[in-house]
Amino acid sequence: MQSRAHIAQRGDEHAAHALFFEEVEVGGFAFGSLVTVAQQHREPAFGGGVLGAARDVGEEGVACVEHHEPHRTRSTRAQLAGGIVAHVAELADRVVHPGDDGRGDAIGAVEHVGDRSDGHPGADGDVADGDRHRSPSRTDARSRSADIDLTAVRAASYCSANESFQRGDRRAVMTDLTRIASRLDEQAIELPSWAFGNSGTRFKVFSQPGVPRDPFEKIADAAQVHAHTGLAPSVALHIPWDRVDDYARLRAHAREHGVELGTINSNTFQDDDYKLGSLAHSDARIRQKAIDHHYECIDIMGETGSRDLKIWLADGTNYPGQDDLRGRQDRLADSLQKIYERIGPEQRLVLEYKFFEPAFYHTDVPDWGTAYAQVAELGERAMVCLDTGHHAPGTNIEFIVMQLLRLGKLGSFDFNSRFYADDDLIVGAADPFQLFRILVEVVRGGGYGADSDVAFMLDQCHNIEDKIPGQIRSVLNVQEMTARALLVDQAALDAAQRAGDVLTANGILMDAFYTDVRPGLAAYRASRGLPTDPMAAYAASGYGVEIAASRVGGAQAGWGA
Ligand code: RM4
Ligand code: MN
Repeated sequence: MQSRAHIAQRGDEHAAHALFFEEVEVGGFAFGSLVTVAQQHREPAFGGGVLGAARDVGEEGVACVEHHEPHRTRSTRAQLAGGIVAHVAELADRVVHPGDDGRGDAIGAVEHVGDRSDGHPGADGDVADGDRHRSPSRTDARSRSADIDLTAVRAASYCSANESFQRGDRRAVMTDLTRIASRLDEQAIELPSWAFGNSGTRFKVFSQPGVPRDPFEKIADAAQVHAHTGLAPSVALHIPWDRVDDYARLRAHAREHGVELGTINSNTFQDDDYKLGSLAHSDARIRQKAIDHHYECIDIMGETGSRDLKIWLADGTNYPGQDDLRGRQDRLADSLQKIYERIGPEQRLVLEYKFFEPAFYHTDVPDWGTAYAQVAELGERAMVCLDTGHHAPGTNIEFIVMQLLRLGKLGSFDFNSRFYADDDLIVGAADPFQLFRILVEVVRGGGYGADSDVAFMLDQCHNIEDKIPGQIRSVLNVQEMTARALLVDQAALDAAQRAGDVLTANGILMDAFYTDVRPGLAAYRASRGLPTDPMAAYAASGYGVEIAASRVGGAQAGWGA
């Protein structure tokens, strides 16, 4: 096998690649090797070539059982006993362009699946040809099973050898993120203002030095996350927690800090009147109070330039028989209708479900089906919000993602992670694989990118960790999983699924999940003028030390304030 450097010289020079990797050095990682891999594939431009090549491979890979036609010049290749079939090497040629440099030879090619070197099948067909290159023990094994119809066995083994080669090849290029760079550019994650305030559990809210005392300071902190990651261009507000006298000023303040104001979240769970519910309450006065609160939120949206009104309800009951389940659902529908009628033509109502808490027996919007049923009745601009922490353990959340996208009703995400209940921990911390699976469905269902209206929000609380770096870590986790989801060889996956090739399909997905995208993302950030390590850059900025020293006096923002 020749050196990668040599292979690289064969590749077409590409300015974009050169730019992308120029002067990129992260933790001593040899980004040069990424360049060589990409150049092997003669990628014509960002986002184009390798993907196309991979697609070719994928399609071939699954069609492999059909490739038993006589081969052509394969017999001139070096033989590798018990090795990869010749046809595989030929497939590889399409992507790897080995020419006469020996790479193909190093991979090895034997004829045992193909026909005789003269291109005609032998009397015993492919297997006889193959046996010429097999060890005696394998020949013996074949003899013992001579009466078995080997067609299927042969096809399967060919397919699996073919696939395993292709997967190896695919893996070799997956750490190069140049082909998904433009897609990564499309990522935008909205931060919750409340993540920057103090929070805790019903047992204790811990205060931290430097925590914001008002929405202006929350936004300044959120802007730090965006400045170091380029991923978080907007901040969601919570009313009344983020009530200010002058929203135009707050908006201008956000812009000065390089971010926008985003979703407005209503709050009908911290007023004594809402003890037995809000929009679903049996008392018309309390329902109207809750509706009026949403009207105030809609007015604020006009001033902040927000698109989405997000409604999460604490409504529910604690005991069977406490209230009429059906009556509550009908009242909820009526209240939502009144709110929906108020939102502007460019605005959306997004209804968030949660299966329990604070109500313990039943919740009025407990699941996606109920949320869907309610918003479907309202109209086009009513959508569902999926908070990843709001499901029973074991729920297949990615299925819900798929279904809501399919129905055109996935309005937004509240990302966080949980071990037990609604833990609101850092997204991707508890179950990175689940986050990957969710993002795979998002990408697959058209929910990701500039053309999608799905809002990606965090809904987290940093009870014991520092808040700003906690948010930085969170958006980076989402970015890493998004990169992995974008790396899935969808064409190969589609083909494997069509062929009913269970293991190959699963393997293709897992290849993407197991890809370490961190060095590639560091290179990507460098190419965009961002710090390669945003966590380290934030720490080095001294911002945390500065706010801890300067934010003295006043009341720190926190849960309910
Ligand atoms: C709720 C829900 C909402 C969030 C509040 C703070 O549990 O997840 O999305 O606005 O918490
Ligand atoms: Mn939420």
